[in-house]
Amino acid sequence: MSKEHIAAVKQLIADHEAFLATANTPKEEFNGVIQRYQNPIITAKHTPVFWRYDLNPETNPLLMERLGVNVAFNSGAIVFDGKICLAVRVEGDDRKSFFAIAESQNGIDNFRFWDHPITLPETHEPDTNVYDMRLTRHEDGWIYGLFCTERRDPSASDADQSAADAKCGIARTKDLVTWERLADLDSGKNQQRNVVLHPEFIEGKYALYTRPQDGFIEAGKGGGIGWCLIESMDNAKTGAEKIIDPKVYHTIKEVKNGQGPAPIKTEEGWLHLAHGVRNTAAGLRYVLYMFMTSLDDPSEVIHRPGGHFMGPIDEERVGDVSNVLFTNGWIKKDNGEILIYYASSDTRMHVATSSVAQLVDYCKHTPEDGYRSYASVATRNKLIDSNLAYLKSIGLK
Ligand code: M1P
Repeated sequence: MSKEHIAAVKQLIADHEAFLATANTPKEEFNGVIQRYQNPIITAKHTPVFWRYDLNPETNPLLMERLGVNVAFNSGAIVFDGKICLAVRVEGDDRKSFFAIAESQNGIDNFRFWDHPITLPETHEPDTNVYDMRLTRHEDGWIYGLFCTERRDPSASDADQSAADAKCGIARTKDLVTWERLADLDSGKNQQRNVVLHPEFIEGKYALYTRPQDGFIEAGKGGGIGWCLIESMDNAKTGAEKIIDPKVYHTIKEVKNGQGPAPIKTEEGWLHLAHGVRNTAAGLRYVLYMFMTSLDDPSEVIHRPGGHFMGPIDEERVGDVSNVLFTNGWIKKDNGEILIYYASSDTRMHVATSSVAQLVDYCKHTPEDGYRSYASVATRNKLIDSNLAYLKSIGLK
């Protein structure tokens, strides 16, 4: 074992440690609703050196990276043992995603992956790819991870090597290490992504947000956020799905939409964060939007702020799938602060901070989409006139 090799390994690890220790600070601009941060919180580079390099001089004398990691994005979030833990979608250079827990004390920086990724058991029908886990601490005592499991469409011709069936996979755990795999959600369809478990029983049943869809990419007749009650998480089966938040022509969710993380309970209703997709000449554009549902009935939308809540900006706009913001994790802290975990362009993770007070205010007081340019001008004129009167009253106009 050469001294040079050991020194090179030490340097590799020291450089990585220095990178992980980088502090994150708020960006200068602040719109009063959310605070973005300077650095992405998790990237492919955050994965441990020993996940990527073969450090053994006998099998890797040139100390080359052996198993590259391409991206680290769409992460579920939960507080566990006082730490903020993200179930990160890590994608290797082989394009396969897997889940791995990364933890941080403050949820803003110094995220560090646990030594091993999650070994997710398979069902009798092996997954080709798994991604986008939503974590829900359910009142039944389990932590559930609902995710997308993708397999090749068995009816596709040999010429078509991209058609896939995307279903909702279900696993549960008590410690985020050992996972029990349950049967995939049976929704009677082959396309069911973005399924999220509501944290409380409703009428004594489990409640799911769903996203029925006709094709793998195309929503077809589906595409809205659905809702259904199910008897059990074992052999879970949906009955009829009620669409609570449909896709709508010429809006930020004209092509499709999907529930983000499980909703957050507030005194005024459930806060929801979701993604909406529209078509452009440059391809699909994914933005985040919010809505609120009733405490009495979480499937009844009570506030629908119009437009997007967050869209891709600056360096967020570019990546493996550009022009995409996607979220499947957020945390409400005891002091009312909310940490929003979002990924940009299917490449990296970011955090934005806000609070229950700000997000409830945003949902209640952002005008709804009027669905016409004329209505948008009327809404803006109302704000302008009110502001001009105020500015006049304080002598600034
Ligand atoms: O590439 C953007 C996103 O595309 C899909 O989102 P949806 O289910 O709404 O179509 C998912 O594959 C998601 O992971 C990805 O970020």
